[in-house]
Amino acid sequence: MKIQWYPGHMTKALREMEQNVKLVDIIIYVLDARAPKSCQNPQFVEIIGDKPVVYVLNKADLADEEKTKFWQKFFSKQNSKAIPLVSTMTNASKVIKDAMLTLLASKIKKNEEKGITMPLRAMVIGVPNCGKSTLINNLCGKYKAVTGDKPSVTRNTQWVKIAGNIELLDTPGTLWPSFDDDEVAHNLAYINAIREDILDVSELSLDFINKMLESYPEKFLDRYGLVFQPNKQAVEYLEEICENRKFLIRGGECDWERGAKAILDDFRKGRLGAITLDNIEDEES
Ligand SMILES: Nc1nc2c(ncn2[C@@H]2O[C@H](COP(=O)(O)OP(=O)(O)O)[C@@H](O)[C@H]2O)c(=O)[nH]1
Ligand SMILES: [Mg+2]
Repeated sequence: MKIQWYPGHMTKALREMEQNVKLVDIIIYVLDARAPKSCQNPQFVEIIGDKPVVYVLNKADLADEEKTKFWQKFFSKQNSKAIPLVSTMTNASKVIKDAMLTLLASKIKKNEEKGITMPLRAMVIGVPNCGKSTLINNLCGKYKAVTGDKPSVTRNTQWVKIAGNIELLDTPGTLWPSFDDDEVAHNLAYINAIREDILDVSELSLDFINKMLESYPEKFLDRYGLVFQPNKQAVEYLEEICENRKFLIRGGECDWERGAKAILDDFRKGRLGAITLDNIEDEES
């Protein structure tokens, strides 16, 4: 399945980000820890330029811990620091602020020497639904940014002040005009960064089943009480799940879409267990 989703408001958002980046000292780049590599928007490279970056591996509660450790190392470079985080739970303020202060240490020192007390400004960027607004709310300790469990809840860029003389800019989640890599597009769809009503959910779930059989067969089979058979097709597994769950329509035929949605929802809510979709091996080779 070829996936494409680049609505007009994303182009507008990107232009605003290009403007606003001039005002900030640092970037907070929120990545979904389940697919940190797939969450990297190629259009952000130019926007970020040589600004320091705090990579937040968010939704770490849903991701494979071992793989998160790898991705943390991968994203921590000279001018960047990666932090696994659960924005909905942990008090994020301290770790994120510490990372910002470390990366901006020389700038802060220079300002102090000149007697300047400027607020530190950060722009929060990431694909839709990765948790940008949740992270900002966590950093504020109050509900200031609107959140929601679907892509594109935040439509406008907005500044938010937090303690420690820091100002954050929330931005709408943006994707890019064309996904070169089908696997990246699929991963983004699985983590709900792409609007579901433009997708063929049944087909998506079959691709997802194949991915699970390859990467996390036990977690997948255990969840649905299924047995692995070498030549069994994804559609047969979906059929069994529909039958077991009584997802049937008149005449006893499978309600494929309902089964498909249930599987994707199970993954998204962490009911299949901790799973990371981006493979480490691809990077190590
Ligand atoms: N399990 C889990 N869910 C999260 C986490 N952070 C955010 N979410 C959920 O992800 C959904 C999208 O969050 P939101 O902040 O609106 O994402 P945004 O589109 O990037 O601003 C919401 O339902 C949040 O509750 C996290 O660390 N763990
Ligand atoms: Mg948002």
